[in-house]
Amino acid sequence: FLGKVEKKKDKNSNQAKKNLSENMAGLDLRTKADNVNDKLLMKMEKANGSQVIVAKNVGMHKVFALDRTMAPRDPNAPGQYGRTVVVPKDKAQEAERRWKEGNFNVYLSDIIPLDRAIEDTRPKGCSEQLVHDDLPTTSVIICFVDEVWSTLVRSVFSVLNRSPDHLIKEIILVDDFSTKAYLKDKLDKYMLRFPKVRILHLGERHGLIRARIAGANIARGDVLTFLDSHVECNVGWLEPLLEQVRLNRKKVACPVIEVINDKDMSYMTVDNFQRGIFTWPMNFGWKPIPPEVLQENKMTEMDPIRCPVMAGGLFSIDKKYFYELGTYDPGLHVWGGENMEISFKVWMCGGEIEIIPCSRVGHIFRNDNPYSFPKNRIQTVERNLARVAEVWLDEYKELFYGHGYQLLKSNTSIGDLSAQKELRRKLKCESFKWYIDNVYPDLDAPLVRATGVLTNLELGKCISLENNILHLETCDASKQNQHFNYTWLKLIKQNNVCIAPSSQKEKLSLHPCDNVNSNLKWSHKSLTSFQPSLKDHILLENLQSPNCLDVDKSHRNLQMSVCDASNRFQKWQFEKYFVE
Ligand code: LR7
Ligand code: MN
Repeated sequence: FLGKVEKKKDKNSNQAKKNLSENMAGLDLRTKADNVNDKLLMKMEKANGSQVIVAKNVGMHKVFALDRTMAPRDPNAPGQYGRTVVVPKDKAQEAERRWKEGNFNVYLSDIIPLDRAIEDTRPKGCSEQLVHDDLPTTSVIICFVDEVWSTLVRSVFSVLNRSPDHLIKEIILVDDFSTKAYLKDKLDKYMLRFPKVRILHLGERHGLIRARIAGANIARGDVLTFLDSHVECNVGWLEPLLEQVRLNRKKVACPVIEVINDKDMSYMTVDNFQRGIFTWPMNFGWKPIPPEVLQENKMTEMDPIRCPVMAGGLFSIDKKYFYELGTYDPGLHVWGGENMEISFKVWMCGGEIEIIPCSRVGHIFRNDNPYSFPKNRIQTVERNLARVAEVWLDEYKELFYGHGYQLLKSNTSIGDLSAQKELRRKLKCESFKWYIDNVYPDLDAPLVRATGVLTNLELGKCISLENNILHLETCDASKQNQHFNYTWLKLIKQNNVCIAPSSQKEKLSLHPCDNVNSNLKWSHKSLTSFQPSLKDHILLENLQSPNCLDVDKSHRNLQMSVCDASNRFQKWQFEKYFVE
């Protein structure tokens, strides 16, 4: 039936017809739902054909579970139905040799069908779910650099074969200046058969992030759907995503990302009820929704899952909305961090991010990128994340810097941020505090590492700051001038004044706080234990032989002296620690 409909639609394009008959040759429809949808689709086409588009009371239909093939499927083909494939003994060496072409089992990818079937892993009920008849169209954007031929083509086929034709405006392949010859003329020629596929060869390496922007800039669909270049879209993957965008144009919809095993190429499903989250210093991760939350909200496996951040690679977003948000920060280089940026931007500026469990796409997860980074990979990602922190994290950026990154110490420039900050002002976005409170309340985000009175363990006295002078006095937690914060950037701080060494040896002084000045940074740690926990000694970092915070003979003033693990006068404790 789809054949008829599609032909009517594309009657002006011979190429499209040819493409269609190829696509349709082994039409392999898998669910009963499609017969029911038949009538509905015809009705819709008729309406379009005679230009009668009724805005109100738009009908709905069950999600199409299309699974077209080029030729009838060979049930015994390697990898068919997403099965595990084993490398034959005599091919082991070849397989090993070819691994580095993509950092996964390239040999196996090349022998499994380009349009293999995979198991329909959708939760029960998804095939019965209704979506609107007037879903927006989408441009599917796939960026790649030196992708393996078979995985790239399989990604494209999975889109063509498992999506309703009328919803795919085009598939834009953005070649990010690949070095492999087969990704030039050969790819262009091969894809001529598929009129929906457009290829953009970039004249220089843009990096994933700017390559996506380049793809978006030529996109003609209502919605942008980004995919990695080594994926397999499962049956019914597209409509549930577009449905969500249709319901709320500021909703960013992500499929469940399933696993194509890098070693045996099997298609594996993943646990349900996972949220996309991050931990410091902005590492993406998955976190299961606790059972009590599921119960409280009576969540079913089909319900959309709100995500504080998205994984990055696979999502649908309204095109106009993407541009309202200023796309990605174009100052992000190569790879990494853009998922944080878009996630914060979406949530803080009025949108939402959800995983849609009825939409499922497999992805080859691999341990290393198979392409070069123009500069050091870690530094690139760190610089990107620092841009994100500076623009979006407000005072919480200290948590980012305080969790291991060395950026403030190095001389890497993170570039101009004025346009990004201006964008945030213009969009009147919420604060990061709002984001934590409303979107990610379970984020562990104490603004300082320790706080309260700072007690000397030997004397039981506390440091107080009075008339710009530091001294020791009887502890009194109710006195604000005895309160100090120990920050993520290692300052010991009261309001905007920081404890500092003085030019006179052994004495201490005060200095306006400054996150970059390494003279103000103190390590708080035990000199006897090797465990990195906040404890006991307080060492000035920026010295060749570190000096420790100590008390003078009068027991009334502070002084610095050579660190001595057994000296109890050098041991200090804050009133409250937020981290170990
Ligand atoms: O310079 C580059 N130019 C590119 O076009 C570097 C990469 N790319 C392409 C590359 O060919 C691939 O198609 O960009 C895509 C992503 O790169 P991968 O697949 O090497 O990395 P990845 O799968 O680890 O990428 C994840 O993190 C990235 C951070 O920038 C992006 O957000 C990816 O889209 C993201 N992938 C996913 O979210 C899929 C699930 C992974 C998880 C969790
Ligand atoms: Mn990937």
